[in-house]
Amino acid sequence: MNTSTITFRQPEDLHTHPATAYWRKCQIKDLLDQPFLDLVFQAAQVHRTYFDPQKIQLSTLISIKTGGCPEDCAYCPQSAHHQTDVQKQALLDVDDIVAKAKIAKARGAGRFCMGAAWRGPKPRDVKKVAEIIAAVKDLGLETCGTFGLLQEGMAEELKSAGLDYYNHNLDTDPERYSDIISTRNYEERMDTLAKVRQAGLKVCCGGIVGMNESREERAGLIAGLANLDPQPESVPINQLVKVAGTPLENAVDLDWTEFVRTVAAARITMPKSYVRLSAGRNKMPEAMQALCFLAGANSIFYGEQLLTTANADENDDADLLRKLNLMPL
Ligand code: SAM
Ligand code: DTB
Ligand code: SF4
Repeated sequence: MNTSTITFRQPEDLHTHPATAYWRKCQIKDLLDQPFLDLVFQAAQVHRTYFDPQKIQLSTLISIKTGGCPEDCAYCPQSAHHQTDVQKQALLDVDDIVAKAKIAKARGAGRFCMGAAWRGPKPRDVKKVAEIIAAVKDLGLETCGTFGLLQEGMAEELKSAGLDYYNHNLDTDPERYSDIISTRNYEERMDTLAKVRQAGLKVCCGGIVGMNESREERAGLIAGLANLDPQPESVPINQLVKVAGTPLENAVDLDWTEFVRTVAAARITMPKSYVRLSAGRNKMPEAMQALCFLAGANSIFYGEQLLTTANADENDDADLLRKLNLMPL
């Protein structure tokens, strides 16, 4: 059996709870097609069934190895295939990373997410990141890593080092995957997700909207995520950050309501997962973010930087959380 089928629910799995159901793309499209306020209302109801709507999870991101990536992901400023302004940087020293993690903790983040621009780590990279993970974990933070495709045994090594979550996104509709990335396929992504689950790590898996996709293709992305078995604990919904020099730099702006609809569909189909309002938040007006929180988003990236691009301002975020009476977990 192909390992990827272990983690992907099949149509014949007859469960009725949204967290264990098989979600057809057309069912999710029907959700997305509902009148906007009905959709948001339904998502808010689901959210309140499983979560305290006044609680929000805060994660801080750091790029521990930047640029020069051999993959050709059309959205990514770190791909060596695209001419962008990103400065390449080798793996940072453990002390520099720990210093950043201490600042993140002092500012209220509960999780520290470390990203590396690799197709996947080499065995010697895993040894180095294991040391980094152990040092960050010692600070009392939850740890998350996103290092690309994993080979046999790597997920176990990361878990033993103290890694709590592994982020590995499906990014787009499987039917569109090869239009966005040609250097790997969807099945390879699924295979790493299976390895991550088998090692007992928690899964952070989401995608990007705003890459010139249709609503039906957004339904395909959500179906791919919701049919992971078990569903991911954390689901980052990113709005494309359009970076000069990437093939998607001139992608058509998505209407803000489409983004909120996508968050709502993620909440309804993955009722027990943390849905993260991820990249692109610095372009979202406060009222739009508030609607996303009403529609079930309950996590954000908090801190000045994402990986290579700017995040929403931390002081503005603190004000927004105060205004909305949202309390960090
Ligand atoms: N190289 C590893 C990988 O691809 O899994 C880890 C780092 S990669 C930068 C992590 C995720 O960042 C991607 O899966 C994608 O969802 C997100 N990402 C990258 N560039 C982005 C952009 N311009 N806008 C929004 N999200 C982006
Ligand atoms: C995720 O889904 N979004 C984050 C994190 N996982 C690693 C990355 C966003 C990157 C945005 C573009 C950049 O800053 O390079
Ligand atoms: Fe590399 Fe990850 Fe960027 Fe793709 S998304 S180019 S794998 S860093």
